[in-house]
Amino acid sequence: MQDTLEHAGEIVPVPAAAIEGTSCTGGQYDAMYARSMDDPDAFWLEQAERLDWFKKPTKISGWSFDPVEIKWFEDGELNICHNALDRHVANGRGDQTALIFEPDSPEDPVRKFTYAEILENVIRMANTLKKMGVQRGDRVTVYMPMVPEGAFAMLACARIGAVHSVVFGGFSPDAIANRIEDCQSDYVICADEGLRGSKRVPLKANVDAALEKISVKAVLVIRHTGGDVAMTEGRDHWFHEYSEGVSTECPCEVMNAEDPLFILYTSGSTGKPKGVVHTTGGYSVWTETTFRYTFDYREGEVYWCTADIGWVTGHSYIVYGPLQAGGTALMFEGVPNYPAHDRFWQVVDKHKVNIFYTAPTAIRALMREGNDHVTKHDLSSLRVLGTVGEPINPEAWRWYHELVGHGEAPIVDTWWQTETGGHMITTLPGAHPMKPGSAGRPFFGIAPQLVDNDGTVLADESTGGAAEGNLCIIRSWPGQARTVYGDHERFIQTYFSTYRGKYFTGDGCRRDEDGYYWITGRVDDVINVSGHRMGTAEVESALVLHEKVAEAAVVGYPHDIKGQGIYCYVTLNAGVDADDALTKELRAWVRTEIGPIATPDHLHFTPGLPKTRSGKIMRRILRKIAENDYGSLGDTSTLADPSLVDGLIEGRLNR
Ligand code: 6R9
Repeated sequence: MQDTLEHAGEIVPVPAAAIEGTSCTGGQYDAMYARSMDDPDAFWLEQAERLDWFKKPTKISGWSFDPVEIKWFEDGELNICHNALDRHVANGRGDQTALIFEPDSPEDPVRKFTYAEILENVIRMANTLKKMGVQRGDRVTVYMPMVPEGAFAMLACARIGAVHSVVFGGFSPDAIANRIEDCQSDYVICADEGLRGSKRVPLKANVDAALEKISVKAVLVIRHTGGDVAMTEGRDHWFHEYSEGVSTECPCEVMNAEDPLFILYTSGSTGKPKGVVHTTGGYSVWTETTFRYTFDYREGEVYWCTADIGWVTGHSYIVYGPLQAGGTALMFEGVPNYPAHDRFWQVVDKHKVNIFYTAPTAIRALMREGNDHVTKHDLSSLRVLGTVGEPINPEAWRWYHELVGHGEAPIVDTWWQTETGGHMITTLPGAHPMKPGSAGRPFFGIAPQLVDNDGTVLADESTGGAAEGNLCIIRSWPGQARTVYGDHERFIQTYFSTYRGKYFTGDGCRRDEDGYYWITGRVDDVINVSGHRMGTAEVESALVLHEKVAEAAVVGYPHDIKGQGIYCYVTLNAGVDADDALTKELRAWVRTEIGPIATPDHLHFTPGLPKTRSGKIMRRILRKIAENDYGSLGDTSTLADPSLVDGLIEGRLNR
């Protein structure tokens, strides 16, 4: 954001209270990081030993980035559901609260589940899935609201060795259909409806619409709101009926460490979203270890991550990380501004939350509503704060630190990706002074490297020093994605071919003299809207599907709340006139095609798009114009029709 560089010098020391009792001081971090680099196998075996293995791994790391092959703990056997639930029940944690569910409306009752109760629920769901025909290795699509049953569905799949593919509850029927088709999923788990800010989300109806295009064997429907839904005979089953009489026993499948655990679709710079595949062993170890150290989690603390289980943050830091670590996690169904703008802080106060993890976009939105919403609640329970999803601007950082964290709670700014499985670069609460706007230092085992566009190394942990370039990671880590479902070639192309032998993140980054990393945003055609990743190509494809649209080019531009907004340049078919009604129509169109998060913020109609003579759209120029930055348009002489640019600038200024 704009003020990042101005305040780049600010350093906030580690609060004394954060050092007391921490699992990792600065000195310990240095020693552990060094060991994770010098003897990664010993280091990761040690971390892995906190988990139960049906068969202990003897091989720890086994990977190469050229050719690409990634394996961790490859002869080990385990089940993540066992480590999240059974292990704790067996070790005397059965009666500890594992999950606190805060519903959409503060008027509705809170639900709490102990580890033993979750286990019982998960076994019931696992046996119900089996009864439906789900077998080990089958892909199960999960389209659920933020309710405990969403987490149970994921754990139930893991328990029986089925691969879950969670589709965010805000996605459209088309998006569901594409994802079901891509991973050849024969089963769907959904709820009747979701609830967000008192509005009902027609989940089952969306599944029905998706299933007009493709078919599945069975749909398991969980009753949540009790709203009316259509049930297709022979295909759809109510969970509460169909689960009657299933056995109360269901042993965990013995999974090899490299067996797939889940698929999660994420946007890239080209084509359809990719089904990123995570496997069992490495992901288990990575999420347990990062959860434990990044949040410096302490026995008995209440931890709350406001993400949705439809995103990777929900997977790793609502479900798998906290439960494997034996924590108490809060799950919230609603939204930050319902019934009022103090909802987050009211929930923190009500449940005495100790660790709070959210996105900068939410912080910015709440900051705008004024301080009274925050100060009227007792937030003294908060010990550690976290952010994820996009860079945080220092102004929002300070507000979060001073008002929410009463000037004491350390903030961990966690940089990571769907593909990384868990935290990659972050300060640790008791170890590192903070620099507002910087994600901080690499997590154990992470070797970042900055390279220029030609691949020349500018800086890494062994060279040290300050530099700015494209962020690569040069060693594998246990939580790394293993492939793109059904398209390993695309995996190699997307992540390992730009800089051969290195994992390329798609992010730009600066490293300062203290070894702190500052993410500067995507360097590819991916935009980050409210912390959600979106390929500009996806929005473009949706727009050109409309009968009146000839061509579209989509770029990101700075947006006060969302971080980036969606700016669409649209060329209409001959004879079609642009007007407000069409603007509305196209916005609604994209909403239905992809989902509300993809709604264009700005439509700019233009008779043509600036292209090179070879026909390539000059996105660089479109980005600059959208940013209102006309001074540095660069060389426009290679354009087929340079005069178009003047028209575009005029069009931008007239808004
Ligand atoms: C976890 C998640 C990944 C992209 C990533 C980067 C951006 C995430 C960030 C951040 C700056 C942070 N990003 N965390 N940028 N600081 N702390 O968000 O995964 O949805 O796959 O997005 O988000 O651009 O490349 P995902």
